[in-house]
Amino acid sequence: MNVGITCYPTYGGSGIVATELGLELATRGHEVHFISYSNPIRLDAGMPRIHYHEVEVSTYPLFQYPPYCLALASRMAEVAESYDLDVLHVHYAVPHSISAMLAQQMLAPKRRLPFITTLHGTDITLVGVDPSYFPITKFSIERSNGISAVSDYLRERTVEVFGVANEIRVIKNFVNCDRYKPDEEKAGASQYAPAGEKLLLHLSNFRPVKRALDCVRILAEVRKSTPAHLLMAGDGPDRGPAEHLARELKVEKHVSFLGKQNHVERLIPLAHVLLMPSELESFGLVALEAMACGVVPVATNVGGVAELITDREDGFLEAVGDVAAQSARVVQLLTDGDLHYRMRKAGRWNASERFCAEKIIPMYEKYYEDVVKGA
Ligand code: GMT
Repeated sequence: MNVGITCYPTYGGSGIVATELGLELATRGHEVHFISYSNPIRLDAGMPRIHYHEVEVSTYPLFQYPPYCLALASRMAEVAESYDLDVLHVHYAVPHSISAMLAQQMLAPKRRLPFITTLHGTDITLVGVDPSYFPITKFSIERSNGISAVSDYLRERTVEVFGVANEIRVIKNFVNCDRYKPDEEKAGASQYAPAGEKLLLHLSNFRPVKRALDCVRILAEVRKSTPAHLLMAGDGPDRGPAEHLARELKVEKHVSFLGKQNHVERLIPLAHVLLMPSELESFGLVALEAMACGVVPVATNVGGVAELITDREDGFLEAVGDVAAQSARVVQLLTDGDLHYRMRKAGRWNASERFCAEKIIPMYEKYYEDVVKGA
């Protein structure tokens, strides 16, 4: 099939899922056309069957806000015609599905261009519920030829908040278990912790919803009894405050702020524990990537996280903001080798049995076939 994919190309779960999906589809023989304002992260140009079409947004003194949504719609229509696209798959409802709808209307009746919108989380739980975006988000869901959500939680939330009647298929996040795999030696860990302390890892876009500051608090608490070093990977609004807090709690020597990382599959396996203290996660992709790498997640019991992590079996789920409980779980994992071994094996098994790319990608392929047939 010829598939067009649009996503936010920056750091964030929706862009990562879209990019990894495109790469998997190309490996399976599909022609994949990314349409976005810059090359998505994790997308290595030059791969067979992967194409990238940049959306240029011209500015004009009259435009205080350049109309990206319109430039994107024009580019989508152009690419669909030139490359004979069968389907458009947009990730994150706002504004991508509105652009897709416009592109569809521009091409009709000469060409049929069905589109699927994948809901990832904040497009519904934060942006979509904002009064200025609510009506357009609802409209875009109703007008999509197919809608998917990354967890049962997100599907239920979407129905509850927007009262939409269309089918929403749940297609959960996936991981490539050949690239994301354990590193038993963890030899690279010594560059961060030369004294041999075990590594805790937090990886996010440092938006307030991720509660990155809790990670610093957890590290400070853990270090009262157990040596540990914290890696903070990624960047965003809460990075500065987290650095400040590390100095305030006098643990700055034990925290490394790494900034944005392009090859997280090399970084994640170095850690023992992943910290995901989020306020909300519709799924929690980073926890899945960690589990595939044999890294045990200590996370919060929010949104769709329990659809991935089984508390006390392959990770721990605690209440949002309960730094004491999360710290105690980390100490348990760092000091009880048998427990850590059992949980990391269970996590890897869960990732590869339920969420590996080979199991999930066919669900997207089937959805493409269904919307192309008009089912
Ligand atoms: O939270 C992020 O990293 C960004 C956000 C997005 O939409 O770009 O991620 C969401 O999508 C991920 C991939 O489907 C999910 O695994 C995350 O749980 C979800 N984030 C939230 O719901 C806060």
